[in-house]
Amino acid sequence: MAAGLASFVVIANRLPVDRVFNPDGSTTWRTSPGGLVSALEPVMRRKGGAWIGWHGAPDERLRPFEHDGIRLVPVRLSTQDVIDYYEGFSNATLWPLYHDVVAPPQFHREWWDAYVSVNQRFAKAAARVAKRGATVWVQDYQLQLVPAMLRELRPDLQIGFFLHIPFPPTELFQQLPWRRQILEGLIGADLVGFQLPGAAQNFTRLVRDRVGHKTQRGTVSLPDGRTVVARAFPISIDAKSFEELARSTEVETRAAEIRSSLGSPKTVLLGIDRLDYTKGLYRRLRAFGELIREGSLSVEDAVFVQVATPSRERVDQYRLLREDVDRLVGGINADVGRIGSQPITYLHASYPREEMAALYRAADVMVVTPLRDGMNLVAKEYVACRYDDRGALVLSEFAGAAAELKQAYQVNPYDINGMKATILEAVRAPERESSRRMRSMRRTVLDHDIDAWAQSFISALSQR
Ligand code: GDG
Repeated sequence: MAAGLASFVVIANRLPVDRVFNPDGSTTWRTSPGGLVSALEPVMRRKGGAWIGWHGAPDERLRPFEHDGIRLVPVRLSTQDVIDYYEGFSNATLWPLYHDVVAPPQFHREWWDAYVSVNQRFAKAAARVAKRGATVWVQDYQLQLVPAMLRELRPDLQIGFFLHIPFPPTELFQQLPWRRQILEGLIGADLVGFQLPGAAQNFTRLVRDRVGHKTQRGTVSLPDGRTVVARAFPISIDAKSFEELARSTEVETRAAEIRSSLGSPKTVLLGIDRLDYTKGLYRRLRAFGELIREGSLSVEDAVFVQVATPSRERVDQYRLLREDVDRLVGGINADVGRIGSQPITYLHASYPREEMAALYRAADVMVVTPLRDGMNLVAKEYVACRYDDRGALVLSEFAGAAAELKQAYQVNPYDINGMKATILEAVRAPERESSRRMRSMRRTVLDHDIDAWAQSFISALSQR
C-alpha cells in the first residue's frame, strides 16, 4: 500500500483499539472487542484499509500507526470537543432524540457548532488517506455530516453510511433545530444503511418533505442527477465464535460455578446492558421485584443477575439512572431478600467476553427489554451461545432484533403487567416449547452473521 493511501476506509467515532499501559511504563494497543472490527478486518487487510477515529484520550495528537496489519489514523479531540461534540450533541441531543425521546433531548447551539467542526475534521482526515476512487464507510450518529463534507472534498469517492441506532419518525425528528443540515449531510452518501426498513422509510420521507428531493421507494434523486439509496441492513454478531467460546470447557466450568455461587436456584434470569436509559433496566427489575413480592416467583427458586456496564458516566441522565437503579435494587433486595438469598445480583461492571459467555450459558431466561434499540446484540449473543437449544429469550418489541427473532417471548416494556406475565410464561415454558423457539432463532442468527452483514453492505455499495 502506498504510504497514506487506502482503497477502503472506515470512519468511526472511535478507533477499534484501546491503549494498554504496561507496568514498565511502556504503552501498547489492544484491539477492542466487538463484531464490527472483526467483520471488517479481513476486508481491511485484503484491500489495504485504513480506519479513522478518535483514540480515546483528549488533547493528544497522534500520528497514524499500524496495528495488527490495519492502518489506524487517529483524529484529535480536545477536552472541549469531548464535552460538546461527544457527550453533548451526540449523546445528550441525538441519542435521546433518535430513541423515541425516552429522555428529553437538549438543544445547545455551541454543541452543534462543535459537532460541525469535529465532523469536518473527520472528513478532512478521510480525504487525506483515501486513494482515488476508494470506498469509504462512515459509521453512526456521531458522524452524520461527514458524507456530504467528504463528497465536497473528494467527489471521486464511493461513500457509504450506516446508522447503528434507530432513525426517528418525522414527528420527533422535526424537533431538531438542525434537521435539514443532518439530512443534507447523510445524502452526501451513495448508500445510507439502517437497521430496519422502517428507519429507511422515515429517512426518505424526511428527505422528500424537508429537503424537497424526489424520492421513489428507497431511492432519492438529486437535482444534479446523482441518486442515493436508503436500505435496511440488520447488523449481527460473530455467531460462530460466540458458540465456540460457549462450548469451551473453561466457559462451561465457569457457568456451573456461577450457578452454584448463586445458590443453585431453579431459574437464573439474566440482563446484560450498558447502563443506559434506553435499555429499560428499571422497568424490567421492577417487574421481577413484583413477581417475587407477590409470590409468583419464590426467592429460593429464582435469581435475577443484572450486569450494567458503566457507560457515559459524565452525562447527567446516566448519573440519574444509576441512582434510580441502585435505589430500586437496594429496595427490592432489602424487602424480599433472605439471609443467603438475594433476589437481584446487581453488577455495575464490565467483564471479559469469556465471562459474558459463561453468564449466557448460566442463564435460563435472558431478559432484553429496551424501550427502543437499533438492534440489540446481547439478544443475538445469548441465542448464539445456546447450542443445546435450551433457554428462553424475553425480548422487547422495540428492539430491532425483534424483527428477526420472532420466536422470542416478545414484550412491550412499557406494560409492566404484560412483562410480568411473559417472564412467568418463559420461566415455566415446557422444555419442548422453548427448544422449538430456540432452534428457530439459532438458525436466523447463525445464517445472518456479521460477515454476511458487512458483505451485503459492501456489495450493495459497490453496485452503486
Ligand atoms: C449500538 C446500538 C446496536 C456489554 N457489556 C459488556 C460487553 N458488552 C457488549 C455486548 C454487546 C455490546 O456490548 C452491546 O451491544 P448492544 O447491541 O446490546 O448495544 P449498544 O452498545 O447500545 O450498541 C444497538 C449496536 O450498536 C450494533 O449496531 O445493536 O442497538 O444501540 O456485544 O456483548 N462486552 C464485554 N464486557 C461487558 O461487560 N466484553
